[in-house]
Amino acid sequence: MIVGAVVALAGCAAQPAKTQAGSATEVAPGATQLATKPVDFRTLTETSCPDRAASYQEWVAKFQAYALSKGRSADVIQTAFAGVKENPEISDRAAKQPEFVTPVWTYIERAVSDDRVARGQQKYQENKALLAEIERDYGVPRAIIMGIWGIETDFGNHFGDANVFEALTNLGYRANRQSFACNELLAALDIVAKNQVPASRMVGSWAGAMGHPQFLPSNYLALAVDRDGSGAPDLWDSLPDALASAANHLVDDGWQRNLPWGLEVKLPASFPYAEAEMDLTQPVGDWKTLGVTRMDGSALPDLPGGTSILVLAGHTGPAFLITENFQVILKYNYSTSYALAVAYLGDRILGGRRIVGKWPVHEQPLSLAEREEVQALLMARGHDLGTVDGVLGLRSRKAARAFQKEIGWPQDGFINKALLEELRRRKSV
Ligand SMILES: [Ca+2]
Repeated sequence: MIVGAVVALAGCAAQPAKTQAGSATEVAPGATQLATKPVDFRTLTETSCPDRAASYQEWVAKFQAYALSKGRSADVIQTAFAGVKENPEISDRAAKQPEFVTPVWTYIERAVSDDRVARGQQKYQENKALLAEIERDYGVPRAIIMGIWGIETDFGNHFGDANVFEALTNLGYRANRQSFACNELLAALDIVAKNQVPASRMVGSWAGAMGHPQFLPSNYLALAVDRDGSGAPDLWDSLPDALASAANHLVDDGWQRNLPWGLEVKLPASFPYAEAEMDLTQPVGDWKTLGVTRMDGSALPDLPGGTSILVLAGHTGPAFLITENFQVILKYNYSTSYALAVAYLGDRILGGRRIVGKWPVHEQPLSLAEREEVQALLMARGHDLGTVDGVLGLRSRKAARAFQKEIGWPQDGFINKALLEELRRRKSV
């Protein structure tokens, strides 16, 4: 959870942030073979977060010395790292831009499969009383809690199998994320020291996100709740603790009681698609004036606060009206596809209907080279979008909209093969 901002793509789903650890760093060939002996951290005098090290073992020892200098107990430090091992997969998982990015419709189809909805309904029935109590106490709807639980860990089926100390030390050593890794490792040591959670039980993803709600260690310290009264929050074996902690996290990020996340809406043919962007918020009344309705054509509900229109797959795809609470889900994991999956899964589990709009499933995803080509062609036409990196974020969408405006297309910012071909065609004219 909240490991780093992943740019939310208009037409393609960035994987949830926690699976992307940042860019990999080169490790000198043979370096890992040279120093396999554990280094005794008490012989070192590291007082800052270690940057590079000649070997994984050396990075761990340097971190341990640093943790000692930051006042953590030598016994806790010794025990927590006793079994950690180098895992070369970390650098692979922390890799560069993917060749193909999963389209949002494929991501949603997998994340909110009929099978998962059915299992979610089963889990909901088993935990109905608990979920009702959490909803009452925190003001977070049971549907949203079910959505988070299902998308984060498939209702506890997939915590990940990485020990948090092993995951974060590998990330710090290999993945150019030293500052993040050091802060989270210090927090993880504090969990062991203050909450009597054995280090060996602290398992989660390879990015350090732990237990049912996938909390980073710093999230645990700040936001985890001991709802079952055992004396400490247990995000692995206590559903009251894990699900209340997820609700508490959302409340901390500003969740508003009695405010839905949003709903699927119908846009009029004349809709100004340039206004369908998350950073454009206005009262629901303004969307009504533009002719936006519920899917059955009836008036939009009167939702308070700023609202936006979310169009993730171009003007032919589904459209959603989203509230400030949708923005809160994004703080849990910064990906619009993720947030929509959470909201939609929760609705489906509680009996809500399927998305009515048609995703453009015939669209082929753009390759990395094609994404970069789009960016380069837009830049060549004078649309500033920062750097050509294959990441189709807000600036790329804005540049695409400016181009669409020039050529009289709906300004939906959807970057697809048709847009690329049009850019190529106009380049050669
Ligand atoms: Ca507890």
